[in-house]
Parts: sequence; structure tokens; C-alpha cells
Amino acid sequence: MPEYDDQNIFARILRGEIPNDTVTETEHTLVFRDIRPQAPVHLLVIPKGPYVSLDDFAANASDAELVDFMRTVAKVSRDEGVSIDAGAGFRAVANTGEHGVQEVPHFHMHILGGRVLGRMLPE
Ligand code: DGP
Repeated sequence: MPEYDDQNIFARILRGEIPNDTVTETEHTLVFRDIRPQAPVHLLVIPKGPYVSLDDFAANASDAELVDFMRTVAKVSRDEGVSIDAGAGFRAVANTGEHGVQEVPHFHMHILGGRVLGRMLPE
């Protein structure tokens, strides 16, 4: 696993060095709006801990962090009106590493919704 770079943009957001459009926050998780939205709803869900990627987070986060993260995904999907219960739906994406074209090396999950998104990848 690459070493965590504490100068990455999301680390700086977590330290309050860069402003962000926060949607919600818990003890372990922050949700804010993506600066380059690709859908009417485009959220970034990030752990507050220093995890580089989804595989790092999944392998090394505490149970409390893992549960908090996933419960926060459920909460914001409901709050933003994109949940299944709202009759909508969304896409959760975690670009990971070089092949996944991950731009920011702090684990984040994109929550995209607010319209029918089309197929996941071009064929
Ligand atoms: P990814 O390719 O999965 O690493 O996407 C990183 C996302 O982060 C991309 O959709 C744009 C977003 N992003 C980059 N810098 C900032 C920032 O300073 N603020 C916010 N809100 N989003 C950012």
C-alpha cells in the first residue's frame, strides 16, 4: 500500500485548510459536494482517517469507521432524495489506484444520482 500523503487535497479539506460544501459529518466520516459535479447529485463520502484507497480502508479501518461510513452513505442517499426508498437510485463509485484512475489519494466514494445515469462504462 502506498504511504498516505497528508498533503492531498482531501486531507487539507479535513484539516479545514480548504473550504468545502459539507452535506453532513459524523465522528468518522465527512460528506461534501464534488467540485466538478457529473450529475445533479454528486457527493463525496470520505473517512476522516488516513486511508489511501478503498482496499486500504476495507482492510485496515476499524469496525466503527466501516459501519459509520456505510450508515452515512445510507443517510445521505435518503436525505438527498436518491435512495431506492425515494423511488430513485444512485451509483456509488470508488476509483482505486492507477487502473481505476484515482485522482485524489484519500479514499472517497462518489455518490451520483438525480437522473438516470446510463451504463457504467462505454462498451
Ligand atoms: P477521483 O478520480 O475518484 O479521485 O475523483 C476525485 C474527485 O474529487 C473529482 O470528481 C473532483 C473532486 N475534487 C478534487 N478536488 C476537489 C476539491 O478541492 N473540492 C471538492 N469538493 N472536490 C474536489
